[in-house]
Parts: sequence; structure tokens; C-alpha cells
Amino acid sequence: MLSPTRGDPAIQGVVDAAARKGVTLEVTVFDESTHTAAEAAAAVGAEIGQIVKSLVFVAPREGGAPEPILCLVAGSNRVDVARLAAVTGEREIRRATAREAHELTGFSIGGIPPIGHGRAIRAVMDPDLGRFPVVWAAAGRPTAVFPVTPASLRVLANAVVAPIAEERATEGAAAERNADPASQGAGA
Ligand code: 5CA
Repeated sequence: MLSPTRGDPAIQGVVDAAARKGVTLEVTVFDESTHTAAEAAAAVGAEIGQIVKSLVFVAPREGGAPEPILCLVAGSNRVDVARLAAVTGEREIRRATAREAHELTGFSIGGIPPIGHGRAIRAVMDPDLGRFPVVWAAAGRPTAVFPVTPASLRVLANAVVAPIAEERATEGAAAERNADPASQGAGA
């Protein structure tokens, strides 16, 4: 399960960024993939809600490159773009492409960490992450994660905590939708 992290510059960059803020990260590198939140949850033996998705969104900037906005989201949640726009005061905001996410953070999707991007990136954190004493975030590679308290994560990422997740349907509402053939296949 464990492999040495030393010598991997992507992981080391994340560890160094935390160290500069006085936090020592304990990175675990798995043989199996932690590319998705579900895979990461299985690897560390945590609930999916305890996995931090680091999702890159972009807001256009006139005459220049779009500004990245990093959403730190509980693995069980999805970002509501309208809410994210309201929270950030951006009118147009969209998901970064995989290529943009790499260009803007220096990391590939599946390994994008919440910190250590080589430039300051505005970050917004899902309050649901605060329901757990410890959460797990990607450490620069799609096989590497580290545990962190939500409070420490917020400080490390200099994140604003704000509601950016889609409302989850209650079980009753889900049952009603399922009973309505017209709504079958509607995205959950
Ligand atoms: N290592 C895990 C858990 S920490 C991780 O990084 N999860 S993640 O959610 O932050 O990153 C994977 C997510 O990237 C996927 O859930 C998916 O929403 C997103 N993604 C995958 N492919 C693309 C793509 N082509 N463009 C934009 N986003 C993508």
C-alpha cells in the first residue's frame, strides 16, 4: 500500500507548501488509483463525504487568461454553478477543461491538490466537509492523498467557506421523482 513519497516532485511541492504554513502533511501513496473520490474513499477506508474534491472552475477575464477558482467539495456533493457564481460574485463561471485545470494548477485531474499550485488560487470550501473530524485530499498524484482537519484545510487553502453544493434531494423527493416516468433519466 505505502510507497515512498520522497523524490516525487509533485507530492513534495504539496508537502512543502503546507510546511510553509506550519503544517506537516502525512501523505499516503497507494498502489491502486485514488483518482476519483470513490476510489480515494475505498483506498483510505473513509466515507465518500470525507474525500475532498479539488475542482477547478474558471471565470473569464477580459483580454486575458481566465481566473481559476478552486472548489473544495465533499466527495458526496456536486457544485451548483449558480451558487458558486453568487458566492464569488462572478457572472460567468464554468468548469475548467482538463487542459485548463492542468495549466492553471500545474497538476492533472485526479491528483489536483487543494494547495501548492505555484500561484495563489481563490478557493471556496463546501461547509459539509466540516461534518468530519478529518478529511482526505489529493496530494499531487492520482494515487496520493493526505488527511487534514477541515479547519486546517481552510487555513492552508485560504478558503472561504460558503454553500456551493447542489441541494441534495430528500429521500421523499427522490421517491416522487422515481414514481414520475416523465422525469426518468433526469440528472441527479
Ligand atoms: N484524488 C481524488 C480524490 S481526492 C480527486 O482528485 N478527486 S476530484 O474529484 O478532485 O477529481 C476528479 C474529478 O475531476 C472527477 O470527479 C471529475 O468531476 C473531474 N474531471 C474528470 N475529467 C474531467 C475533465 N475532462 N474536465 C473537467 N473535469 C474533469
